[in-house]
Amino acid sequence: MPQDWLPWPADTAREYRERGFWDDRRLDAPLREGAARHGDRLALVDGADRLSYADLDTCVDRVAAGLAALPVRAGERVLLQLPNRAEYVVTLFALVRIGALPVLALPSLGPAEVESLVRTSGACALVVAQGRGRADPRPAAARIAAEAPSVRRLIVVGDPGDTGGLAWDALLEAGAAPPAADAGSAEEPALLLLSGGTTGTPKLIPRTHADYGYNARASAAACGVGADAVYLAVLPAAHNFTMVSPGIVGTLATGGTVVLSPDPSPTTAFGLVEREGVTITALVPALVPAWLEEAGRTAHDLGSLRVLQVGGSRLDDATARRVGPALGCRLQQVFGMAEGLNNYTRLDDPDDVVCTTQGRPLSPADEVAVVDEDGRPVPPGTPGELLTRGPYTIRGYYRARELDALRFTPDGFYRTGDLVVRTERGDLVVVGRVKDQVNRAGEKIAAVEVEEHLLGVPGVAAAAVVGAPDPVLGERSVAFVVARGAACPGREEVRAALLARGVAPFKVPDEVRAVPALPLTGVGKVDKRPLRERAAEG
Ligand code: AMP
Ligand code: DBH
Repeated sequence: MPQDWLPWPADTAREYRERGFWDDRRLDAPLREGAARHGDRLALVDGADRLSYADLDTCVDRVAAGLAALPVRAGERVLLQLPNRAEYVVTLFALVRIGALPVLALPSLGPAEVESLVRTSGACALVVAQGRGRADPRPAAARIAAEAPSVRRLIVVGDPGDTGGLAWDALLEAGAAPPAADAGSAEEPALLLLSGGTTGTPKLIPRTHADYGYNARASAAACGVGADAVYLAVLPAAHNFTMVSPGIVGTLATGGTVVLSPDPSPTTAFGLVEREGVTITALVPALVPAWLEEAGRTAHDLGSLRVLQVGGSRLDDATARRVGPALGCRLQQVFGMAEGLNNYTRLDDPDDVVCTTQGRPLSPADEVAVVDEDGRPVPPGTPGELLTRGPYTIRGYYRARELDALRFTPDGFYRTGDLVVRTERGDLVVVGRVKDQVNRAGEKIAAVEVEEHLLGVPGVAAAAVVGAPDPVLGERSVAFVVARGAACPGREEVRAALLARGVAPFKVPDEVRAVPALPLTGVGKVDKRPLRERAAEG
């Protein structure tokens, strides 16, 4: 049986331990330590619910006991698709505590992606929350739980309704003795993250206790997050940015407070900033203009805010310059990836660096190379693909050895697919992409995945998906479609067909254009360059 994941080479792992990047602590250890050291301090706020470190650790123990009794066993995978609620944080750490691996699915994913993640991970349970109308994941989750052979349990936060699932509250109330903390190695995977990907089915990223814990602590240090920090989670909690840069995991690791925002609107967020004294929060660029506008008219006091992090897609320099004056806080650009590497502009960098670059690597042990098409390093100032390896960048995807050969160099560098320019100072500017992906308001769309679904739409003979610049989204997705037969399906028909196939709404092309044929390269592959140009012309 091939290995599920690829560890770092033994001598590299030893070096990371010796240099103090990695230690033996598991990812839930800071909750236990926090409960012992500063149990009364506020750890987590979700609406009217306020959990101290002692409360949070107790809840995690109880849910861990409830999960273990089902049973969910060490090493098993459990898919979480939850909104920004306390139950997400508790379930995440409860699974880690019993040595099971949470699979972090974003709430925006559709049933098709969730099903694919369940199959790739072989998840034994699904955890979803009761929702309303179309946004209610329960019916699809019940179907997937019934059909996927690996799934034994469906757990529902809220009312399980007629899903046959178990109420999450029952786990909390089970009252069983807390299981012994899992004593497994910190150099084993703690969780599985979702990759934005470039393939037909979503890929999973195994992150170990040691590497993720280091990512979180080092990020907290680079972002000025310590015991007095109040971090507001505005983006989906399951996003790697919100998890570890420094996010929920980094804030709880340093004794700060995490506040969960139920939605990303500035009106909701500003109320929470004032009420909770929020010091730091994180956005994707697409949200920034609305935040800056609302800041000009809000009656809320934003005086506690020290840092606004922006990342996930490219922030334009002009908007970057407006952040500080409008919000009265420091901007920090974040260029990160769930596969590992985090780049940050530092809080004491000159304004010019903060407003025009996406920062530099977090760790002194991060190795980065900027290379041309033949893999040769290019000098500063010249664009090239960013390659990286280091103490918190994976060496391979989960159960995907063939893909690894494409996405990693033989000496273990991850090919980010991002085109960057490195400045003389060592800061990175993201200038483009060589991967076949659309970055729509920070949400990554693998072109191939959508193209495969489009081929399943009646009347479509061939399809190619590209990104086009968009003033609001950063990029919008454009599908060029060749009709089978007389009539080509329009955007509405495509939308309805893709949603019926269970595709996430954000992956539905923003535009559908009929073409007689797709342009081909010399070797007969679809040539996306002319399509990108046409898409950009509007
Ligand atoms: P993923 O691998 O799905 O976690 O997505 C990470 C990718 O998001 C990166 O490889 C970049 O393509 C993109 N990204 C993240 N942050 C930024 C940023 N600040 N500027 C430009 N692109 C970004
Ligand atoms: O886009 C990302 O995946 C991302 C952005 C900022 C990320 O994973 C991160 C910071 O850690």
